[in-house]
Amino acid sequence: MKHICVLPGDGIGPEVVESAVAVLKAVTDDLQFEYAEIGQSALKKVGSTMPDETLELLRKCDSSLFGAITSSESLGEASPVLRFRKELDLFANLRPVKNYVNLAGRPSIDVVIVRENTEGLYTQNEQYDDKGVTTLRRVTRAASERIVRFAIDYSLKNARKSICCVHKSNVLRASDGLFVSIFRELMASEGRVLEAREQLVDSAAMKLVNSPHEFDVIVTLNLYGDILSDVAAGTAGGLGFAPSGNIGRVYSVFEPAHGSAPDIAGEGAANPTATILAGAMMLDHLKMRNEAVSIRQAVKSTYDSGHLTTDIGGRHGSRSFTDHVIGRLKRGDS
Ligand code: GGG
Repeated sequence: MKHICVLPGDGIGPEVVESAVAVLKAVTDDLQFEYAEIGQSALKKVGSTMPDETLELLRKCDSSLFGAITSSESLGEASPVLRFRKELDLFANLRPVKNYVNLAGRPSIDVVIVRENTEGLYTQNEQYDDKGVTTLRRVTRAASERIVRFAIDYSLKNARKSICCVHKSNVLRASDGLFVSIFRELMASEGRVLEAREQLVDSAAMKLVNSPHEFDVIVTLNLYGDILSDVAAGTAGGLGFAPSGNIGRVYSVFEPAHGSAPDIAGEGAANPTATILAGAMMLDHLKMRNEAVSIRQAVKSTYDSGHLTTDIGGRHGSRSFTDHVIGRLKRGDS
């Protein structure tokens, strides 16, 4: 039995997590779910957006499923998402994007973005002076080596053919330059059987819209990975289709790439696909491969039979879409 820490969070978080947990329960009896608080809802209930008990449960469980939080506007408060990534040393953010639904005029896409998850512009190191603010951006050799190695290892284990290093080293010559030089070094030694490619981040964004088939695996710095995965998700139908995994040597937390969408929270209108697919990624990570494949097939088959969610012009909200996915899993006709 694997223990899963579940963090529904704010806004549409609880709705999409409820869907994903229902799908996971339909595919296996080998998971035990334990719930904890995070985000603004936690702040209201227990006075902190990231209570110590939540971090403790994240550490105790075999893996975790997180929904979304609404970011605090208060300058002093550290983001709970950045906090759990840091405290649990979740150094790799894995963001696969592929088509689960064929939308007119959208090209086909099957890209995996491997995003460095611990440094870059996400260290919350901002210094004020009388003229403005300076934000420090850190790129270290150790973190760059670790993420490039992760991308190589992932590509080899998942029969991927090429890795493209996305950067802006023509402007950020020292920091992005370090990242690119480490990529070249490690691809020449540990990733020799893979094709090594390089692309500036601005043209990579354009290509993810116009010719996404040019990409297989992308390895990139924290901010670029965050932005490019939303661009890629747009090509595949929107943020409702973008799952992600925060992975470290010991711990892991899976979540939809999207936020809490407070404007539609509580209406049952949110597309739960990204969270359901994040649940499948969690099963991959727990080596429950067959169950993960069944979930992905059930989602694809639900879309293929014309059951579309409202975000892409269909009529299904979270609950009825989830019922269709579960129906397919139970009948085994996915
Ligand atoms: N699942 C990712 C997540 O919740 N990220 C935090 C975030 O983007 N918050 C902004 C918001 O939801 O308004």
